[in-house]
Amino acid sequence: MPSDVLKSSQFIEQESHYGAHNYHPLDVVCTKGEGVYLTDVEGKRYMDFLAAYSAVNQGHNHPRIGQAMIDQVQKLALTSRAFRNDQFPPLLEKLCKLTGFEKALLMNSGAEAVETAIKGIRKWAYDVKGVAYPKAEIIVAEGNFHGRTTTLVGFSTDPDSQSRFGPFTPGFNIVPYGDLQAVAAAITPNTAAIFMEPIQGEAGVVIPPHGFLKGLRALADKHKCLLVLDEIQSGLGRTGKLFAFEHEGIRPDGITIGKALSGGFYPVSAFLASDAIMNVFTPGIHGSTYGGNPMACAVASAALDVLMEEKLIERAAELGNHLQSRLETLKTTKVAAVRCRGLWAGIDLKPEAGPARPYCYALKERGMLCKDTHVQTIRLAPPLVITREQLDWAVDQLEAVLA
Ligand code: IF1
Repeated sequence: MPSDVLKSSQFIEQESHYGAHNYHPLDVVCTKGEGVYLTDVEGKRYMDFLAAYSAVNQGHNHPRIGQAMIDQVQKLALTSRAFRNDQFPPLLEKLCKLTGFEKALLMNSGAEAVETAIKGIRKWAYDVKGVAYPKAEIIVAEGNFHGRTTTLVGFSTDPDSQSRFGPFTPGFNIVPYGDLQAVAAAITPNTAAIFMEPIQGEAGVVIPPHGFLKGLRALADKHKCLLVLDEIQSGLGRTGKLFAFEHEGIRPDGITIGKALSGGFYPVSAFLASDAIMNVFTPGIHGSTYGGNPMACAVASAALDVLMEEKLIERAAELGNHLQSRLETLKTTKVAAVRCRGLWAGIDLKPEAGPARPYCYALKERGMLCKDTHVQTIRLAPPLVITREQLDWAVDQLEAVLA
């Protein structure tokens, strides 16, 4: 076998031998990333239409964010929160002023930010709302994805995420996503919060009926519980707004963010909320070794600057409209439904078209990488730095494989 082809298969064999098989990735072995492109070890270039599940909204290896990391690595990487550092306070202020929330709690992975939100919600229910301990309930949605810890998969409705990881954490009531009547019926005096994605990512870019978020806001106000939204994938420009909740003109009481908060360079996440919620976190009751470390803060600060100064949100809105119009006029009989909000789309294939994965393989052969989800859906989420010409090229490839 020619030596260059051995490189990919060697890496794949090595990964299979020594790595847990908790993923089934496409057989592309990447070695370089730049903007919308990934290059494999054979030198073939691909346009990335997954963007690391929206963690590289700013494009792969954005030089400005990389330089911030290089600068910080020469100075100070980690103190733990036992001491203070000069990167954390400015990042906190930048985050709060940008998002309009009064306080931020920095963590590392998205799942950790969600766990933090759950702990804050519960403690607020006991300390502020007056729910009897330990009776706090949180209303969540069918089709949710909030991370992989045992508490979070405990209220998943996806057997792949949940099965045989029990026993699970109690206190979560699952309702159909988008169904306001079901949410209202699930509210009890012990309800602490409604916690949902404003658009469900893993479920296949599922956009709730217009007015759903507004309805959740009204229900939370009426029943004096919190509305907390998981913007880890939908946030930071992906849908053509800073946050997806802005499409309905509401304000949640708190949000979780992650992924593009670091532009793909470093795990950085946060729970953002009002003082009334955040003040339940008193010294010593919650934390993380790396949470809010100087490296994370320097990278996140640069990632936010790039997002705002390169007007990536406006670009996602403008090119998202173009993406939607192209997807809705695809020349194919294989598509059952298209959902698009900003530069984020889910394409459901008809059963007779077969599963989505083979089309992702075919797209890979054409130099475009994207990911199927829930068997029948192709998910599109390019870096927000994509140009109109690149977007058109990608949709042309999609149209070709769906012909
Ligand atoms: C995997 C999915 C996407 C998220 C939302 C919290 C988290 C995620 C809305 C947790 C993470 C990632 C996790 C990754 C693949 C990807 C994913 F397919 F798993 F569901 F994007 F849709 N809230 N999503 O989307 O953040 O702890 O990963 O930093 O686990 O396979 P994390």
